[in-house]
Amino acid sequence: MIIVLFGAPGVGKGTQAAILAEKLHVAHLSTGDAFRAAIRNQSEIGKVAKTYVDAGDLVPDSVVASIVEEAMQDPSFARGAILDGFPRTRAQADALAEMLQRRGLSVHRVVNIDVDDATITERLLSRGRADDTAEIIANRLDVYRQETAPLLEYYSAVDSLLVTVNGVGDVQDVNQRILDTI
Ligand code: B4P
Repeated sequence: MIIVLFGAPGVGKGTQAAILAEKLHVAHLSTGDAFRAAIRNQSEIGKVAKTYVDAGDLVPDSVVASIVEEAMQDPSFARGAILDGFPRTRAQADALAEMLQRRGLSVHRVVNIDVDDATITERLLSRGRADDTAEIIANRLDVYRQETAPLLEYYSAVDSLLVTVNGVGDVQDVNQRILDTI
């Protein structure tokens, strides 16, 4: 089962992916977490990713595809994956489709978590990660609108693939709304 958690920065993709992974016994892959780990380890990928992550820009598609391809080799992904923060561009969506096709798999559901910008900004400012300053959050929201949101149209072209869930409210309530769509 391949589930894509989709949405603007701070809508709760990471929060919900962790809960879903546990409940559905499917591994969780967060490209954001993968880049933060690579940056901590000062790997080659980490060195490339750092400038983009620090600025709230998207890491180049080829780098993203290689980190996902490598991660998905892990046997823990044999049952599928909860993809959190990937794909974020049309090129990444194409890379994912190609990667899954090679394994005889396809995306089961794309769950678009919907939260208004004011709530997102409030959540991220109170989390306070290095890329959670007002200026970088504003850039991440712009990047989302320009580069990632157009994927909603791409996924809505496939019957019953894309669902939108209200991401405002108690974390467990949001999780139940997501489970109801899967
Ligand atoms: P990510 O790590 O994906 O971060 P995110 O979009 O900010 O967070 P998410 O939506 O997962 O929110 P979370 O659950 O943490 O990306 C960081 C950077 O990595 C990007 O800017 C980019 O540079 C790079 N990157 C990652 N993937 C990439 C890709 N595919 N291509 C290119 N670049 C990529 O929740 C946020 C906060 O809200 C938390 O504090 C949480 O506790 C709180 N929260 C969650 N749900 C809540 C609720 N219901 N109520 C109240 N608070 C809630």
